[in-house]
Amino acid sequence: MLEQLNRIEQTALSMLDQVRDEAGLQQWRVKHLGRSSSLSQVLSKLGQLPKEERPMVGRRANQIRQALESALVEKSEALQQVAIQRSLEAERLDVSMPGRPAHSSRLHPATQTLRKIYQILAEMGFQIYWSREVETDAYNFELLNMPAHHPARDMWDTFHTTTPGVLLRTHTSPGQIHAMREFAPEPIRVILPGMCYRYEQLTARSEIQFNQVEGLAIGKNITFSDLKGTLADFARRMFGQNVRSRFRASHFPFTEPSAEVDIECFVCGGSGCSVCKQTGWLEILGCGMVHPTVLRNGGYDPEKHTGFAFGVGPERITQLRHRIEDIRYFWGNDMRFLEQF
Ligand code: FA5
Repeated sequence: MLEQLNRIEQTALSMLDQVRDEAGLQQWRVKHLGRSSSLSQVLSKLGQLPKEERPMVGRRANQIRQALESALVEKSEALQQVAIQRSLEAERLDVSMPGRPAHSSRLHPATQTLRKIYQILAEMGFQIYWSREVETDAYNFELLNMPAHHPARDMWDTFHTTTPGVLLRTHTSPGQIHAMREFAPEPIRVILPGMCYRYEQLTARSEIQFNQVEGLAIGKNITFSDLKGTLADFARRMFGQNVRSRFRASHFPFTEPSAEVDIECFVCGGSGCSVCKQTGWLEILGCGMVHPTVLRNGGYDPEKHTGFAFGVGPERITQLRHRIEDIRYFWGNDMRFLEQF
């Protein structure tokens, strides 16, 4: 009987040696330590043995059970170590590898300029007034002193909607009328930023969709000197003390007198090139004293009130600030362009 027990032990241990994984280990446990294992059978037949053999066989059988159980625990631990080792090798973490960069977002260059414009004009006391992008013919033209068929309308190639008299605003100037009608007869000092739309032929300096920031100041005794001082100061704060700017006489139906402000060309430094059309100057805004008819349409008495207005192009200013030679980059969605700012 003892010999049979020794064989059971040896067979079980040598089979345990060949086990390679957790599933094999469970099978081995059922086969060698389970209820129908050879060892359990020996133990169950203990009562049939002669009385004097029973203690010795019983003791040996229990020794073997304990030995097999601790061999099982040992094997299980060894298998776990192997598994850990394997996964460490397979999923090795290389701490010297560079990390994945987190995507940092940034503001579009035109938005950066817009915010700079807001900041400069806010410091001068201008508040933001938001006006609509879809306008009526009346606000975009008529109330700005451009009746139907007025030739000045040709200055703005317009996107009309299918609803008669409703269009996409061609400039931020219609916001002047909205603001005036809201505040008259109180003094006003507002800026009106936002998108404008023109059915233009695309060039390096003209987009069909672009921002403008309108400025409007109305009160008593506001003169052209106030306009000139405000815009000269604006240009210095925007482009630096040494950048030259100039006022050039112009015409807008809603201002009288009217002017345009130019900044010295950033490409040629004023000597003349293709970007500035050989003039040495680049136009950044239109401006003037608010026309008496427009003041009246807004609810002010031109005998008592005067005012000035201007309309700046932030994309053009951004082109000047960063020496961007083509405005079409702004809507190109090219990361190589956007990542530079
Ligand atoms: C106007 O739109 C007038 N409403 C400006 C104004 C306001 C005059 C108040 C008097 C009083 P103009 O069409 O010149 O004017 O446009 C003004 C500015 O908008 C230009 O100087 C330019 O900077 C910008 N701009 C005009 N058209 C485009 C375009 N297609 N793409 C990009 N910027 C443009």
